[in-house]
Amino acid sequence: MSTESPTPPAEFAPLPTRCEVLIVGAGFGGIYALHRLRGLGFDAHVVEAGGGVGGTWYWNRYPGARCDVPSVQYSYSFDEDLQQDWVWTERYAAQPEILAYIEHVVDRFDLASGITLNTRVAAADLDESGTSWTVRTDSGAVVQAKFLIAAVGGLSSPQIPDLPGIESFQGEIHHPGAWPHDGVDLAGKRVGIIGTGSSGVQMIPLVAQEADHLTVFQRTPCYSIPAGNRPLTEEELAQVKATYPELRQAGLRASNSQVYPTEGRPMLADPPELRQEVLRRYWADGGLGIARAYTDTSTDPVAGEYLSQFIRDRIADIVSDPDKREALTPRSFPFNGRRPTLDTNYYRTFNLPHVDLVDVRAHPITGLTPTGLRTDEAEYDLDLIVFATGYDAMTGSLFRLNVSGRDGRNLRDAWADGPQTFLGLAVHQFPNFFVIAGPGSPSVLATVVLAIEQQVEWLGDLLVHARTVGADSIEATPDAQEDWMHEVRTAYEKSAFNGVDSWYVGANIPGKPRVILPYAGGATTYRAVCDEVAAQGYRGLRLASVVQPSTNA
Ligand code: NA7
Repeated sequence: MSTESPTPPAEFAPLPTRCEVLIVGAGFGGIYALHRLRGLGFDAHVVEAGGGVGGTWYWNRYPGARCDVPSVQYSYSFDEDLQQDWVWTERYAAQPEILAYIEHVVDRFDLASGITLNTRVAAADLDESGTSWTVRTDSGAVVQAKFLIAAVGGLSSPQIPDLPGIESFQGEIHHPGAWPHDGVDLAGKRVGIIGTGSSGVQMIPLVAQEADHLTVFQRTPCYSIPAGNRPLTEEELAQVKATYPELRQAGLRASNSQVYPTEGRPMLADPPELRQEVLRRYWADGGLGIARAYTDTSTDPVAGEYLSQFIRDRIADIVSDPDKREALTPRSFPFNGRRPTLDTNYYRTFNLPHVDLVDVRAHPITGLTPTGLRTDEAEYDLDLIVFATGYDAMTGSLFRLNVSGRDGRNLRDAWADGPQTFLGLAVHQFPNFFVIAGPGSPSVLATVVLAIEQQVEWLGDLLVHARTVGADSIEATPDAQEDWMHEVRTAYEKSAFNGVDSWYVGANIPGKPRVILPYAGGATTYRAVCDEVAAQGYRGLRLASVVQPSTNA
């Protein structure tokens, strides 16, 4: 089964040999960067490895794939007509609908003529002058670009653990982030799913409906909240559309850009019976709003623990088998310490007689065999294994670009001890190279579409500024980068993620440096810092005119 579309539709463009701005990736970030930069008069072009646009939403076609932010918020805000015209059919859109939306945006803004598909960047090298990039693709094509923007997505480098015997397994192996376009036939099969992050939690109930037998291999139990997904009514949509600008403004004021109803008071101000009543109401409504029902659940550890225990109690209500129940109950970290998951019938699925749960923290996976999987305790016969084991988050997809900056230094070496950026956008010694939704920015901790819009717009303004002042080189200064990394560390230390193992700190990849990847200080604070930097003439960035105008034609 193939994960690639064979040939791109005719309206997509061939790769140019030269452009002003080369953008890598045709997901939410790359598409908006193309649209915005074109509008500002730049000759911009997108190169995309996939056979279609959509990025994450092009690749993640597994059963149950959907966003965990309400659809009406998980969408571009830059064009009022677009948000008025598009009709979301569900509270949380499923992958096909999000992909259709992205394709619609590409059509609507006539972007296909600036996108080349089926082309992976193999290497990007800074020219000697430090003012342009030579980008090589996997097919040997070369593009010269003044500016290079990586919009490659924080979760686009699928991670499959290097287990002994993996090549000997005779059945099928899949990863949610490279799901075959023509689907996977699960009927009559003994399926194993390794991993209980968002991908595993979303697919487990649906795989259980089709497979003959399902074994879930869980290393860390998650706190999963019922999504409460349902069709959106015409009245609800009309209500959102009547107040879309206000909704977006409210998003700008929220630290993770998401707008939810709230009681507007601290949990600890309420007596326990009222807390229970409130939390049960939010639990029944579904979604991540439960984390915002009270104002102190992410700032006061006592309130955070109360919510954590509330969720543990709900797991106990649902899961009937005592061993499964205990294994599914997270106790080693608080609700806010890792990314929570949204589900539809996740815990209930473990009550089905053909669904087993194996605790691979207690009994680690020791390898694969020709017929299945082995832990240090038992062997499991399987026809198909899904490695829902996550991604080399936030840096893996950047390293795959093989970017070399000043003195030929590769980004992988420059970031050997963890990513170093200024505002998550620029990197010292990598002039004219920018990253969208990368490490050091809020991205994955906010509504990523809105985080992307803010960065793209800021970057567009920066490039206009450089053009106005005649600068052909933009580079983060070492001091500004160091100061920003200090901010990133400080924000992490104050956050609920501090000290908890997760992909936010690289803990899911053996050997990856343990440093916080996203900026945890909130999207509002981040935006204010970016605005202040711009207002101060792009403090922290060195803008220079290196090549004489006559030789830079
Ligand atoms: P995640 O959230 O990184 O989840 C990966 C899961 O796989 C998680 O439960 C891991 O356990 C587990 N895992 C990873 N490696 C192993 C090995 N070697 N053995 C056993 N279990 C393993 O990835 P997802 O794709 O689910 O979600 C990514 C993001 O997409 C998500 O946060 C949303 O933003 C959407 P661990 O917790 O590391 O013990």
